[in-house]
Amino acid sequence: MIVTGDMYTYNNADGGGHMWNVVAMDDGENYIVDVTNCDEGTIGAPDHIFLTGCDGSVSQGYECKWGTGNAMWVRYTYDEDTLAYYDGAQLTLSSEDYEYVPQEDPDPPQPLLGDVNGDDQVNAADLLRMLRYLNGEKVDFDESVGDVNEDGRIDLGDLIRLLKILISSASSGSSTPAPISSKPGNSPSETKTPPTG
Ligand SMILES: [Ca+2]
Ligand SMILES: [Ca+2]
Repeated sequence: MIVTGDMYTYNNADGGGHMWNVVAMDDGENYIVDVTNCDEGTIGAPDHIFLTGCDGSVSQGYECKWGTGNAMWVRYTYDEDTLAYYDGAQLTLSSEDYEYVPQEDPDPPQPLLGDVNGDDQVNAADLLRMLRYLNGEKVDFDESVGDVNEDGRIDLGDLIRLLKILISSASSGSSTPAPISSKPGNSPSETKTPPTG
C-alpha cells in the first residue's frame, strides 16, 4: 500500500512531504519500502530502506537505521490522510529486517534409482520388472529411474547393476531395500504371538 507523510533525515531535520510503501510480507509483518530513496545517490542506496526494520510507532513515526552514522537513518511520520485511511495494524512496522525464509517442500519427490515399479522400495520385484521390460513385455516401468548404472540407456547392464545392488544390500544386512517376502501378501515383519494359558 502507498502511504504519505513526512520524511526526516540528518540533513533535513524539518522533514519533507514524501510518499512510500508499506508492504505486508508472508511473515505477517509490515515493512517499509522506499524505493525512491534506494536510488543511486540517495540516502538509502542501494537497499537500506527496503524491507528494513524500523523503531517507533504509528502515531510517533518510525526511524529506520542501517548503521550508527548521521546519514544512516531516516525517520518517517504518517500524515493525517494516511492515518485516517488505514488502520493502525496496517501501518505498524516490523522492528526487525525482513528475512526471506524459503518454504521447505514438506514432501520433496525423491526419485529412487532402480525403483522401476514405483513402490518406493528397491527390491527383487524391480529386478523382475526390469527383466520383463527388457524382454519386451508391456509392463509398467518407470524409465526415469531405470538407468541404474547411469550410462544413459536402459539395458542388461542396468539389470546386472540392480542385481549387484540387491546382493550387496542383502549381505550387508541393510534394512533398505526391504526384505522380500517369499509369500506375497504376507508381511515379513508380522510375527504371531502364541496364545498363553
Ligand atoms: Ca520397487
Ligand atoms: Ca544404463
